Amino acid sequence: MALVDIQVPDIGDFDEVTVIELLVKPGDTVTAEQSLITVESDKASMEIPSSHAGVVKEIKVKLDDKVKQGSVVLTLEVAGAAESEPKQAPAQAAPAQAAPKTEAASVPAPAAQAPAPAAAPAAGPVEVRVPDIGDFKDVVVIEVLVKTGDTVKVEQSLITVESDKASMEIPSSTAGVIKELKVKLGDTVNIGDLLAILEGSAAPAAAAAAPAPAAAPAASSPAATASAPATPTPTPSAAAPAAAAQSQPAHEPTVAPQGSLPHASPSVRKFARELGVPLAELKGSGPKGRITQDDVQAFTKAVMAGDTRTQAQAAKAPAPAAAASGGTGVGLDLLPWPKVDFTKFGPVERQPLSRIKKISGANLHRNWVMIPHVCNHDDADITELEAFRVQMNKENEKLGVKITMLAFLIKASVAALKKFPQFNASLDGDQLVLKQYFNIAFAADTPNGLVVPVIKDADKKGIIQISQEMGELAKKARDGKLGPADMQGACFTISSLGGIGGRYFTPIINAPEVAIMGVCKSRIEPVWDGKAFQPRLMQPLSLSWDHRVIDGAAAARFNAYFGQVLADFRRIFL
Ligand code: CAO
Repeated sequence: MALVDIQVPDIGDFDEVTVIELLVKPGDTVTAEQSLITVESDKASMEIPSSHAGVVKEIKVKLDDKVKQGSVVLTLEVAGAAESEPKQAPAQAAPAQAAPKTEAASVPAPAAQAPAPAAAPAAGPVEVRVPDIGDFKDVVVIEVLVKTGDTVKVEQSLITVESDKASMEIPSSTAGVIKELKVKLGDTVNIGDLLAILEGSAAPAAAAAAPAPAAAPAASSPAATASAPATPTPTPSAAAPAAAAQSQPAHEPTVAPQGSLPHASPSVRKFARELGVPLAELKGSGPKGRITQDDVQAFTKAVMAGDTRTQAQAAKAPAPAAAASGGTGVGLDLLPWPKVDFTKFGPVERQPLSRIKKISGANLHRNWVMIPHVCNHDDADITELEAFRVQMNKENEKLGVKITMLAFLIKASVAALKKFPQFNASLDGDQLVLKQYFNIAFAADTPNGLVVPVIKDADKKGIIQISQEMGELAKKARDGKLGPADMQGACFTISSLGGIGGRYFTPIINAPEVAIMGVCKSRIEPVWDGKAFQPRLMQPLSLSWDHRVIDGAAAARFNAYFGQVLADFRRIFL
């Protein structure tokens, strides 16, 4: 055992940053890379991870302390550390001063506040690129703070990006009017990537060379954001691009709160996004109104309990345990998840969940517990349709587009949604939003997990075009290249396991949609025609529907009609 002082590592161009969160306490066992504290400048918040695994002996900083490179964060008792172990270790081993950009750093290394490169703001088009953002690679754009036509000043923040450990604003290197924005929510960017093209205003260049701190208001500082009228606040769902991979948050404000960007650390933002919690709707209970993990949890509990009151009101509500013991009768009072040491029973390997799995898992879980699902199973006779599809594929071989059964299922969905409009709807409080457009999503299995791309305006497209778009979207999905726009705006989803097998299943509704069609593999079955059994190709259908919106009789009619359309597509012209 040895005691090691964990220090603040090289944090790039920051002189001093404020400690805004203590993430561990004495006695805690921490792993290497586990975040110890969160610090904040006016442009970035970042977590300082531990360079060693061990037990926290003493915390050497407190909230609101100013720290800089070399400040001791805490003392760690490190198991098995050799005598020669350095007594003082930077919190994150990687970003050594001598070679600041050569090793992976989980701390925002140099230029976490992304100082704008000193591009001369001459009149005429000027390219604004991602400046040196230290050791970060592939950071995700989580907020776009300007729009085309906006006039921006030198150092005004254009976008916010986020990695696992830090969020930071990228400021403009030049003043001018935004002619073209080259990034959108959910994009990943790296040093040198083009952000925007500005029509320069020939402002003095000197300011551009100055480091970013204090030049512009911090996104996460409530006081500062009030003075940032030119930065439109994205809606929380838009600011959570990855969450859209599965669905949108059920609790989605229709109007974005103005002038108050969420004030939260990267880990809290990430946690909120995984749960689909709209940060902009939360009031932080932490220092300077900072949103804490507890705030996010309290909000989630309130929404799970069907409580759409404000967070402050929700905090006063009885705890779930009280409810379960005869209080209000709402809330999930569940046992904690079982903790098992699996290694007691045999060798195991631990793998981190993929980003898609974490996000889709949180969304699926919410949808499963919040929507009263009912599932109807039925069969459609697709004997003629499949013969037609095979024939069309032969005839259209030269087209290079394979006509898929899924394209017909998408077209049948449009017909059924037109006939039963309550299936093309979403619940918004005590109102039903009936959609007059027909965007159909399909679940796609990818090496990283489930994603749900959307065929837009499927009512206006033919089978060949739908097949082609589906092929392109499925490829993008497999290559991990779907953008948020590819996965938004769905009215109804089809989950097809037809290429795999199975008979029936119970798909989970993709909130805020109200129904989903699951299809398994069709097979030849004996079907009685009144005189004899005939071999027919039967397509199993499994429709899950939200019983708050749809009644059982309507669901049975929807399924029956869906099957009739598949059996004879001429019906869609009736
Ligand atoms: N019945 C019988 N065969 C079917 C069928 C059906 N309903 N649907 C597809 N098939 C056949 C196809 O004709 C194709 O056969 P050939 O190669 O001989 O022509 C084969 O199955 C493969 O089809 P496919 O599944 O690759 O292609 P698709 O267009 O039907 O589906 C896609 C594309 C993206 C939906 C699919 O690849 C996929 O990801 N499916 C999984 C979806 C999923 O995971 N759902 C569960 C979500 S809930 O956890």
